[in-house]
Parts: sequence; structure tokens; C-alpha cells
Amino acid sequence: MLTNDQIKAFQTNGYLAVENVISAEELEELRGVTEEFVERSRGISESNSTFDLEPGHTADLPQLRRITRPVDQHQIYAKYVHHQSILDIVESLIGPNLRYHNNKVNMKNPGHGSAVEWHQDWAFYPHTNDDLLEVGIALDDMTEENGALMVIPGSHKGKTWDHHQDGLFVGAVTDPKFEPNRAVSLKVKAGGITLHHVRMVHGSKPNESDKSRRMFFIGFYAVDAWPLIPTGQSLEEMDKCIVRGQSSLEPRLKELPVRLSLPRVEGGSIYAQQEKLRNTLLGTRSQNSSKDLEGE
Ligand SMILES: O=C(O)CCC(=O)C(=O)O
Repeated sequence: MLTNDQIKAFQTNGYLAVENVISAEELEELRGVTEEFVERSRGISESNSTFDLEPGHTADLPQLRRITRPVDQHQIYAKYVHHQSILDIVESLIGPNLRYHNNKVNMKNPGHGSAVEWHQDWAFYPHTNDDLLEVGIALDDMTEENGALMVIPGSHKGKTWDHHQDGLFVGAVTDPKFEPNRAVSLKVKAGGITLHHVRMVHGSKPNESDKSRRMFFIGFYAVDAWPLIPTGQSLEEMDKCIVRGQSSLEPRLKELPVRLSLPRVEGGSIYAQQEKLRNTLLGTRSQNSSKDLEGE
């Protein structure tokens, strides 16, 4: 459960870090299953719908940067969409009726690890209201050196920045007026979580340390927040993702700054989309192309 001060801080700043949310046993189990996926990635040489590979990935030196939709891939990950302590925290921020959707494990290996350029999740998937947030479960201690998630406090109350370049959605802020000068790193210990609001401007640097940085992200949405860009999910599929509370056929409408993430590179992950960026602020873009990956 969160204190009133923590709730107020989230509302004002748009983010929160909460220590000691999952137990040492849970952390061990999550690390174990994540290592299994890294082992499996030795058998593939190109990114696919589950494994998103860093440039330079080989069987001998696997460089897996993302497990896409891990909740659908393994029951250990699936447990976390029902994790009661996490849901209690999320409920106190966006209400009692909750659905999960996006989920991924983002990994930055020591000395490797792609930067994720500044962006707003809202630019990828605007909804009828903005009671959406992303939980990041830290599998390692998050530090500035290993590429902790960075946020711009209060930016969730501001504009929706342009994420287009040459008329194409490229998954990162492209407006030359954007200056990330108030950025803070969310330093949380392994077993803690970060939460960031869907409109928060966020990103992360490459991992320049000798320690890994693995984060398991799950997006939770108020059930009455309805996607403005069709997801292809049926009502039945959407309702299967409700983890607390009731289904609703009455989208709640809020007047908000929306820009549609269209047209976009078909089936590209955020890494593939951001590879198109000419001006990077957080890291050098690799020339790797991650094809056939989904969403954000
Ligand atoms: O892994 C990170 O540091 C950033 C994650 C993120 O914002 C994303 O994958 O959309």
C-alpha cells in the first residue's frame, strides 16, 4: 500500500519508486526464468516475436535486449499481473478496475545495452483517458551507470511531443525544442518497482557499467480507458486481461493532447522504430534491424 504522500508525489511528478515490493524468493525465481530465456536465445540468430536481439548477439555471447510479452510466454511472469502488492499500489493510483496489456523484460547487458530514446508511451497508444501507467519490476539494482530508467518530473501534465520524422512515427521525441534538462534517474534496488504515468517523458542511457540492468515492465490501465488506435483485440480478449474489478462498455472521456502514432513502421518494436532517428539524445543508435516485433 502507498502512503498519501506517495500518492500525491505520483500525481504531482508522474512517477514513483517503491522499494521491497517483491520478496527475495520471487526475485530469485524471476531472475532464474529470465536466465532461461537468455539461454534459449543462444539458439537464434535473428530477432523474432519473442526474442529481440542486440546487434552483435551470438550463440557464445548472447545479447538479448527484450523478451516480448513474457506474460504469455511463461507462468512465472504471468503471476505478476495478479501480484496483490503490485495491484494494491496500482489501484491506489489509477482506481479499482484494472486491465494489463503491454509487458516486456528489457535487458541491458554489462557494457552493452541499447539506449531507449526519450518518448511518451501515450504517443504510442493514446486512450480515452490517461489512467494508465507502467510498472517496472527491478531484477537488478538500477543505477545511473547501468542505464536506470530516467524521467522528466511533471512532464505527464504537459504536451504530447511530436514523435514523427519525415511523416513517419519513429517512437521518440523529435521536436528540436525538447530539452531533457530536468531528468532524474529512478534508482531502485532489485525487488523494488518503478511506476511511471503513460504521458511521462522517459528514456534510458546505454549500460556503461559491468553490472546487468534487467527490468520487467507491465502496463496497467483503467478498464474504462479505451484505446484510440485499434489494438486488434476482441472485447473477450480485452476482458481476459482484467486483473481487478469490473468490465465496462462505457469509456470515460477526458480532454487530453493526443497525437496518433500513425503511420508507423509495421510490426516494429521501439528499438526498430528508434533506429530511424537522425538525432539521438541518449545513445548511439545501432544499425541492427528488429523485424516482425510488436507494438511499443
Ligand atoms: O528499458 C528502459 O529503460 C525503457 C523502457 C521503455 O520505456 C520502453 O520499452 O518503452
